[in-house]
Amino acid sequence: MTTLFRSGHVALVGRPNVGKSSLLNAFVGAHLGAVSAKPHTTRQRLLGVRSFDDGQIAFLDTPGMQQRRPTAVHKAMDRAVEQAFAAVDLVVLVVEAGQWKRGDDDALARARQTGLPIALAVNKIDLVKDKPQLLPYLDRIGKRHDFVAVLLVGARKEQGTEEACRRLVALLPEREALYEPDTLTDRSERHLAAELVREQLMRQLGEEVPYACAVEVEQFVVEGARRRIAAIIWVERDGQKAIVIGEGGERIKRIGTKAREEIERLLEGSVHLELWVKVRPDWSDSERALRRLGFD
Ligand SMILES: Nc1nc2c(ncn2[C@@H]2O[C@H](COP(=O)(O)OP(=O)(O)O)[C@@H](O)[C@H]2O)c(=O)[nH]1
Ligand SMILES: [Mg+2]
Repeated sequence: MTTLFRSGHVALVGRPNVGKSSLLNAFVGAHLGAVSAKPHTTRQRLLGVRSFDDGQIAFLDTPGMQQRRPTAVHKAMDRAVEQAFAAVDLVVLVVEAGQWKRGDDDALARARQTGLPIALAVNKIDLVKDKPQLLPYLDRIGKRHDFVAVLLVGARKEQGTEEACRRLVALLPEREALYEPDTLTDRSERHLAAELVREQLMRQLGEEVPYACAVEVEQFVVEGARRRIAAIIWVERDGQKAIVIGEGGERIKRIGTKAREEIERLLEGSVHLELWVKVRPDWSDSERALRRLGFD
C-alpha cells in the first residue's frame, strides 16, 4: 500500500506590506525573504519549500504588481510574477487582520483571474487586541469570495503558521514530492545573502534611498564553515552614496553588521562581509545590469 502524499506550489499574494514575505519565512522556518515596514521590499520571485512526511508545499513569494515607474526593474518584477504563476496550484491571499483596503480588492481580483482555488490568510492577528471583534470582520470578508480556507496567522511570532501549513497541504493534489525533502529554496546562498543586505538597506535608510539601491554579490568564497562575501551596493547618484555610507562610515557599518548576523544565522556559519557603495545611474533601467543582479 502506498501512503498518500500531497504536494504543490502555493503563491502568496496580497497588497504591499501585509506580510507575505514574513509568512513565507514563518512557513519554512528560515529567514529567506527580505522583510521591512516599507512597501515593495520584495523585488524578485522567491521559493520557500516546507516538507512533511506526508506532503510538501513550495511557497512562492512574488513582488507586488502595481509599479509607479515602468522602468526595466519594474517590468522584470511584473514578468517574474506572471511566469511564477504558471506552476501554481493554490493561491493564498494575505490580508491584515481587521482591514480591507482597495489594494486588497485588487489583489483578490488578480487572484481570481488565475481561476485557481484561493485560501485567505488573515495575518497580524497579534495586532488585534479585542479578538471577538474579528468575528464580524471574518464574516464580512468571507462573503467577498468562496475561500477554500480561512487561516488566522501572526507571521512575525509564528502564530498559527504551523496549523496553517498543515491545512494548506491538505488542499494540494495527490502528487509525489516536487523537491528533495531537504530543499529550502531554489535560490543560491549568494542570492539570499544579497537579499539580506538589501533588507538592511530597506530597514536602515529613509523613505527614498532604499529604492535606488541594488545589491550585487561580487565574491562568495566558502572556506570551511566560514564564508567570505564581498558585495557592491549600487546607487543611482553621489548623494545617495553619501547617505548609505553615513557620517564617518557609521551607517554602512551598522548595515554590514546587522546583515552579517542575519546571513550567519541563515547559513549557519561564520561570515566575513565586505560592502562597497558604488554609483551606477542606470542600474534600475538597464536589462543587462538587472541580469547581473539576478533578475530572471
Ligand atoms: N505585528 C505584526 N507585524 C507583521 C506580521 N507579519 C509581518 N509584519 C510586519 O509587516 C511589515 C511588512 O512585512 P513583509 O513581510 O515585508 O510584507 P510584504 O510586503 O507583504 O512581503 C514588516 O514590518 C513586518 O515585520 C505579524 O504577524 N504581526
Ligand atoms: Mg515582501
